[in-house]
Amino acid sequence: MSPPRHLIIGGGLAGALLAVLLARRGHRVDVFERRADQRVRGYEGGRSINLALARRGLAVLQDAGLGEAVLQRAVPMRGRQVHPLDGEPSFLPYSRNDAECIWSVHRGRLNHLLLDAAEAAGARVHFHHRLGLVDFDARRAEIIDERDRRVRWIDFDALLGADGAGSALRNAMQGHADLHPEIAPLDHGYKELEIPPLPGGGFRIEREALHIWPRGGYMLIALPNTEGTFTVTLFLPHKGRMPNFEDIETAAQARAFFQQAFPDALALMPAFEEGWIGHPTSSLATLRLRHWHLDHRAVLVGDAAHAMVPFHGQGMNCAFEDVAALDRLLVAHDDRAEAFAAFEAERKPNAEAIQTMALENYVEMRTSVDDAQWRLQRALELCLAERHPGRFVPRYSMVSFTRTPYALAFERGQWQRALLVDATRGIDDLAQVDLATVDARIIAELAPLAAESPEPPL
Ligand code: FAD
Ligand code: E1W
Repeated sequence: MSPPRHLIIGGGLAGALLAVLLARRGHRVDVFERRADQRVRGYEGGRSINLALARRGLAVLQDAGLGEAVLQRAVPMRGRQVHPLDGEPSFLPYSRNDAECIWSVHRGRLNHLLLDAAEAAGARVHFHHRLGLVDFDARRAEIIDERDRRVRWIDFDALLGADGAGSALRNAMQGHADLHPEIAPLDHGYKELEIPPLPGGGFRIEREALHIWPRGGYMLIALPNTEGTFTVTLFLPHKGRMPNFEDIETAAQARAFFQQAFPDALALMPAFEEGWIGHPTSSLATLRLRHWHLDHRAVLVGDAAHAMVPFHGQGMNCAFEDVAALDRLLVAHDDRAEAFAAFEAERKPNAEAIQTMALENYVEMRTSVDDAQWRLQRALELCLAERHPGRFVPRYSMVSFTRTPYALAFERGQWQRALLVDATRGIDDLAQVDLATVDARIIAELAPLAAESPEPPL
C-alpha cells in the first residue's frame, strides 16, 4: 500500500511548517501555493513586513529544530515605546528582569526558511498552483496552474487547509459540513508604511522596542527590521467619524493628518507620500467556524480556521501551535477522523479565546494607556506579579511569554482583572491598596500556573 497522500493547500507560515512536520513523519506531502516562489528573486527588492514572534510560536519552531535559525535574524523587542501626542516617548518594559521579550521577524524570510525545511524533509512544493473545487466523494481536488490556467484533478487521502483567511478549501468544505462561518469585520482597516534607516545606516528610533502612538480612536505602531528600517502600520476606521480612511483622499490630506496626529513619526518618513499611495488600505476581521474538519478527509488550520484581528500579535503564533497539535494528534490517533476531531476539540476553545483577547487588546492599545485608573491597575498588576511569581501572571505575559493555553489565560485574566478593579476602586495611589487582603485572595483562589513543560510525550 502506498502511504496516504496529504495535500496541503497554502504554503504560507502554517502550511510550510505543517509540511516540515508531516514529511518528517514519513508522510507523502504535496504543498500547493498560489503565489510564485518568493525565494527565487530574494527579498532585496521587496518590502520588509514583519511579525512579532512570541514564546509559544518560538517554542514550536524550537521543537522543530528551527529556533536558532529564526532567532539569528530576529530583533528582540523588550518593551513598548509609547509616543504621546505631546511630551517625550516613554518605554514600558515587557518584564522587569529583561528575560522576556518578543521577537520581530521578517515574514518573507521566515516563510523562506520553512519552505526550505519542508523540501529538505521531502515535501514537494508546487508554486503558482491554487486549489479550485473539491470532489469529496471521489477524493479528488482541482488544482489550477495560475500561469496557463491548466486544470489537473489530483487524488488525495487528506486535504489540509492552510490557505489563510480567504480559504478556498473552507469554501469547498461548506457544501459538505456544517461549518457555519461567522465573519465579524472590524470597522477599522490598516495601511503599512516604512521608516527607512539613517543615511549612514542605523535606526532612527529605539531599535529593540515595539513603538505605539495611541490616539484614542486609532493608532500607529512600528516594529523594527534587522536592516535598520521599521515597518509602520496605521490602524484607522474605514469611515464614519473623522479621521477615517474614506475621507483621506489624497497624499496631501494624509500628510496633513499625520502632521496633526503623528508629527514625530511623519518626520521619520521622508518618502511618506510614495508609501501612502503605493500601499493599499486593507481590511481586518474575526472568522469563527462551528467545525474545522470534514471527517477524515479535510481539516483547516491557522487563519483558514480562525482568522483574528492582529492586535495581540498572535495569529502566526496560534497557527504554529495548531500545526504542532495537529502533528501530535495525527501520531496519537490511528484513525484520521479521530485525530481531526481531537484537534478541533483541543484548539477551537483556545482560538476563540485569543480572538476575543485580540479584539480587547485593540481598545487597550489605542486608548487606555492614557487613563489614570487604567495606569493604577497596571501598576498594581506589576506589583502583584512580583509578589506572586508563577501565580499572578499578567494576561499579556501569559499570552506572550508562556505556553499557557489561551483559554486558560483568558479565564485567569478575567479573575485577575476583577481583582484589580476591586482593589483600586475609589483610590488613586498604589500605596492605598489593601495588599494584605489582596494577597490573601490570590493565595486562596488563584492556583499556581503550571510550570512550563515540553509538549506531552508521544
Ligand atoms: P497565511 O500566512 O495567510 O498563508 C496562506 C497561504 O495560502 C498564502 O501563501 C496564500 O498565497 C496561500 N493561498 C491562499 N489561497 C490559496 C489557494 N486557493 N490555493 C493555494 N494557496 C492559496 N501574527 C503574529 O503572530 N504576530 C504578529 O505580529 C502579527 N501581525 C500581523 C499584522 C497584520 C497587519 C496582520 C494582517 C496579521 C498579523 N498577524 C500576526 C497574523 C498572521 O499574519 C497570520 O495569522 C498568519 O499569517 C497565518 O498564517 P497562515 O499560514 O494560516 O495564513
Ligand atoms: C504584541 C500588529 C501588532 C502586533 C503585535 C502587537 C500589537 C499591539 C499589534 C500587542 C501588544 C506584538 N502586540 N504590544 N504591547 N502590548 N500589547 O505584543 O505583536 Cl497592533
